[in-house]
Amino acid sequence: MSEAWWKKATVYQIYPKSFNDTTGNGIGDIQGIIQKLDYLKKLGVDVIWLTPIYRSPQKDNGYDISDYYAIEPMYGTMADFEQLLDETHKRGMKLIMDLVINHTSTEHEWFKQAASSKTNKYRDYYIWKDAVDGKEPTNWESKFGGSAWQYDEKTGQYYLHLFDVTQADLNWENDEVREKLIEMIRFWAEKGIDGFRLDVINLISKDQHFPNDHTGDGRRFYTDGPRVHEYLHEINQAVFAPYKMMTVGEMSSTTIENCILYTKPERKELDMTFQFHHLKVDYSNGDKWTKAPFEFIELKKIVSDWQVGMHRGAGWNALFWCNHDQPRAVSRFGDDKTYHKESAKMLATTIHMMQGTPYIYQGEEIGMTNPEFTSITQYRDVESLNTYEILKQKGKSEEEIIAILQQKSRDNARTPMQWSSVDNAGFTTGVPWIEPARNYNEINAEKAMNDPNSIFSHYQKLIELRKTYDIITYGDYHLLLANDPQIFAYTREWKNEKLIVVNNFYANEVSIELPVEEVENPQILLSNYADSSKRLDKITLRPYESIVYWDR
Ligand code: TEU
Repeated sequence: MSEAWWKKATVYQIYPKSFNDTTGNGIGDIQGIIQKLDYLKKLGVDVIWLTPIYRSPQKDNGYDISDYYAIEPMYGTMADFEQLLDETHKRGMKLIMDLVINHTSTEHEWFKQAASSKTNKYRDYYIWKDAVDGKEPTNWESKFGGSAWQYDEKTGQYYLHLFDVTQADLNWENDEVREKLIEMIRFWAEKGIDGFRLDVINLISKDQHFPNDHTGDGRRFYTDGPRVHEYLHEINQAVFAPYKMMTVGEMSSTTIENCILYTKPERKELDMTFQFHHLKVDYSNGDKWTKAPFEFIELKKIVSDWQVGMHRGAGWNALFWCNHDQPRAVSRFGDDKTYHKESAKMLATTIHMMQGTPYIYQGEEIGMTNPEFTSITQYRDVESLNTYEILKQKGKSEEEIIAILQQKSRDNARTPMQWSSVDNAGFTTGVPWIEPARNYNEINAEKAMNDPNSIFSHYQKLIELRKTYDIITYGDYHLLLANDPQIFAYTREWKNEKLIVVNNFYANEVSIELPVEEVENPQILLSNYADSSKRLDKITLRPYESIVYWDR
């Protein structure tokens, strides 16, 4: 078999609700995406990943699906979707969809049937348990706060929901559930889509003893669970392989060992995985809901362990800083004010020169920032709203809670795409479902397109470099200066070539000596300053300076 095409591809993630609205109802739509395909082509991406656009009550913005076979009317029709697919393909790009099969909405017909009586034939599609000592069956916690079990008055049992109470976990132990899901996946494959991003796919197999977790929140009893590899192999053989789908699994709290198993080609499960350990470096004591600076040395260590570990195990990483659940990278790891451009470019270079398939989240390519909302009324996300209540109950002040949400809320990534400096950033002519960040006059796509030194053009170059230099795809990774408190430097080596990537993660100037004596005549492939040092033996790096050297 020839080498997998997606090893040299770059993926662009679209969050349709916030991308581009053509109807004036304040919500992005499929026609809005079609209008912007030329923009994406210009950026140079190969694949578009759409977060869920299936019919959904939108309690969790589409991650609560009530009908897998229908398009959510606020986004358009099936004809609009088919047109989008066609227009994407015409431009030589591919389209992948989100597959949310750990749970369905409680509005899904299956759940409605299941909840109607204990003897209904759909009852076993979900996970129902009796109370234990008059309480929840286990102490497992929902990822959105509170217990993961919801009591159903009518039938006198609890159902499991690892996420929102309206997102009921499917019972994968039931063969018919898997058959039904495979049938649905085949429906979309038949339509001609090119693959899937699989939502929290490592949570589908639960320990059937349903034990209490005396040391934690229950995660260890369903994360990378007992039958998960078997289930993924089954879907792979039934649909992914025959239709040559590209697949990326979203893995919650996973391990390198498991991700190797998920993505090693001969195991025939998935092509690549998202993991989140590097995005927990600003959790104080493991708690997301804290305001804390990020641990830089820890960040380097985690990213590097995954680079080396997945390479050694012949698995494949998805590379990313941002998605619709994460704060904006430039606000989180860079400087979204004084060194906005420099730091956004530096962050991009840092991961785009690594091994894996890079993902760009909408707006990242123009350096969109966190919006710094000041009132809870500006937030929309179910997780943020739940957390607000929980932190209130814990006695935190309004001010403290808003400060935490400003740093951590998923809404940081969900503000409207900033297209131009006209009202509402050119996203809608109506009232947007969530406010745009106030900096859209300075940070927007139109401005970026007219500036040869924009963040956008830096991303274009990174995408191009990956296509031109095989070393970016195949080279061995090696971290340099592991304990340096400010520099993230690494090498890639392949055949007789070498890449040296040097990034200053902070605003102060610093001089460094790199342990790469044998490099004689390096060429600069990319930098975020006009006149970066050509000498490697002693480099003085300016604020957020980032340089890619190549030598052979
Ligand atoms: O997210 C899974 C997940 O565990 C997160 O990244 C989650 O947002 C975080 O743990 C909350 O603190 C996926 C989707 O990306 C997310 O948007 C959905 O809400 C979630 O699954 C449920 O489908």
